Amino acid sequence: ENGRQAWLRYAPLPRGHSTPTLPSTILALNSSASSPVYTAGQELQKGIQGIFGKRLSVHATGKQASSAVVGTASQFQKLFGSNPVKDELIEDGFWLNVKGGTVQILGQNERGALYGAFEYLSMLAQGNFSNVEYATNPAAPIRWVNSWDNMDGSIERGFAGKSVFFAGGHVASNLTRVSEYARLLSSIRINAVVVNNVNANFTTVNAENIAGVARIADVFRPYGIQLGLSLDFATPMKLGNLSTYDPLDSEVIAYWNAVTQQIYDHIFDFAGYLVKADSEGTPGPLVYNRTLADGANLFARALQPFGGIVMYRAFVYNQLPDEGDWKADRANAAVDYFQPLDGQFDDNVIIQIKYGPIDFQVREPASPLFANLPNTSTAIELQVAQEYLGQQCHLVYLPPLWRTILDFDLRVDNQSSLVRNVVTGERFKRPLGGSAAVVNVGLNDTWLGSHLAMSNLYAYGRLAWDWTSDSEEILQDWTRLTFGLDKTVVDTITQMSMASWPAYENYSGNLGEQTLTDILYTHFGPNPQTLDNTPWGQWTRADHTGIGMDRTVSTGTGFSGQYPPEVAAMYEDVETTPDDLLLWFHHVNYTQKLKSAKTVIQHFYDAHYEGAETAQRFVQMWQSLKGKVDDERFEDVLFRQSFQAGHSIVWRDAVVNFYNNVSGIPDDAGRVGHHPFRIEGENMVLSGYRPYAVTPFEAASNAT
Ligand code: BDP
Repeated sequence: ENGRQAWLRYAPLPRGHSTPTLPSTILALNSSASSPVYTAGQELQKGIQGIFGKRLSVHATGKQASSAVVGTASQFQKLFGSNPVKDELIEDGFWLNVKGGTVQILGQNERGALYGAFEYLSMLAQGNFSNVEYATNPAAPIRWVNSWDNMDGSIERGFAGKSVFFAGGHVASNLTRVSEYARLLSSIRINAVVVNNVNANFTTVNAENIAGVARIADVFRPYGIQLGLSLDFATPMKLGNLSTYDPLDSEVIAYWNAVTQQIYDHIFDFAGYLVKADSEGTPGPLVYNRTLADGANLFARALQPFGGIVMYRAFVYNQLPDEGDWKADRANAAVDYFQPLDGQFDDNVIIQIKYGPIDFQVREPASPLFANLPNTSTAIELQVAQEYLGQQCHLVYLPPLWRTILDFDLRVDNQSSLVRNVVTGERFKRPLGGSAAVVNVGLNDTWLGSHLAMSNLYAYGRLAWDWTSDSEEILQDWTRLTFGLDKTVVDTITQMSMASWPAYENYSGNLGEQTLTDILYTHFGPNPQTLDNTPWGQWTRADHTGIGMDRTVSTGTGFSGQYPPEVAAMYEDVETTPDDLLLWFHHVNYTQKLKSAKTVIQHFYDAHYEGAETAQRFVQMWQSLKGKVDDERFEDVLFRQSFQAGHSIVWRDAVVNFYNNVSGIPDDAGRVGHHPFRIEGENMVLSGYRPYAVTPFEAASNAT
């Protein structure tokens, strides 16, 4: 198996499994091929045939007894004169009623009906033949995916080959993979995809490409997925030949209105725009001394008549401090920029906020911006693409990391204010809200470059629907659907995955430091020495006596003061700051004692050895599954786990040696600095190779 079917394989159940009473026919209450209800009927047919070898016919009318009926509640009412749905359904919600072979799958809308069909099939594929009767509704209306795909077919931070959407500056001519991707996404209840990079190319909205992305939207539509686009804020100048892109200029306003009209002419259900402005060199309203709200509202007003929304990113930190300004802190930027604008954003603007204040690091506190916008809709931005987290060459199951943020209580007005209740809109009574995950699938058959990494995509969808779902249960569902029902396989993958984020944190950056990857270019592999020497603001402030960034109000950058008082007080004090974020908030000596009674430096040493050891164990654990997983996927995963095992040692040694050098403090266990089996790259000679000056030089061994 090559992984392309991911968790939708519909593999036959293992021998010995009984066959339940199945429906004898499928009633899909819409026969139009572009409708999600039609798709649901086809999917039920395909799934039941795959799992049980029984081919059911699909009709648009007929009797409901011993049928699987799928449609909206109102379609059902029209045909059968009654509405069996007992609970309230909101947009995209569905009702599932399974009584042996009589099955009702009724959505509030067609998309919900399709989700219900996938839910029923997921039960059958896992050998769960229970009778059930329940309604389920989404936690939030925005459950999006972002793709950082460029029009030339490359993908920024993509680790699985070229784009499924674009090639050579155009929309790809063959969209088969797009349709397969849409199917996967709809099964996890994702309802929109922004298909192009946040660092957007202005050509995205030229006439040819609008017609092109309309073809993508046509492929998405039967799966209930809407299309969104990232924009280049300076498009009016670059493409429209205007002399300005000032968001308050009437010609600029007219320009964007016209572009938006043109998009809706081609894509009537267009979802909206994603905007990265004034960020890492992208143009934006600040160029004209306009506010970020002026920038966001420009698009909001163009989209409003059509029902579209603007996801405006909070990742704005262009104004990095002057050199030597020790009080400067990139972590402060989002609240500094956005909090004063709270209440000035139009209703169809959602501020899309990365989970932590810096950038997808292995451990961050929740972004304080979630606590500072009570009058604005917000969404959390997560990253399924493991940019700083091993780029799919390391197994890192992310939901436990995400939950540290989503379950965090910000205590706004001294009341319960879990991040997840802020972003769903519940806490501040906002009509919109939700999440977006940067996914970056590519043409590789495995979608993400690694079979095991797909659990993160699956889990993202499940969590976006219900943030209280259990990370481990989600993982087990995914494993059964992906690798079958063998208990050893499920248990082993569960153990490996649940241990994986703690292991990666152990051998990369500990105690709330940054991840310690190379920060200048690749974001892959250890490079702790670059961190404090770059202008990117991802500093650890390591010197020979201590480490950590003082972000307190009393003596540091003031970042802790951006949280509501109870949380601010907790982080202000070394004593009450949890160990895992100690160095995020405080600069301490290497000999500072942690709550575990270890010193900071000994914790670094021990954690790195432990983390690398865990990664070694993954290899043996995976090897124990030989014969229980098909050979193709077995070998592929084994290759990756072996790489991770080796690379975790590179990580371990690079980081412990670095801190051993800067601190001069020995390892109590005497491990650091002893590498009896290591052969330095500089001492090796390879015949047939010639020396080459590596660019960037930091990536070369022994760089000074
Ligand atoms: C950083 C990535 C960069 C993205 C940026 C963003 O390294 O490629 O463009 O985030 O999110 O993490 O805009």
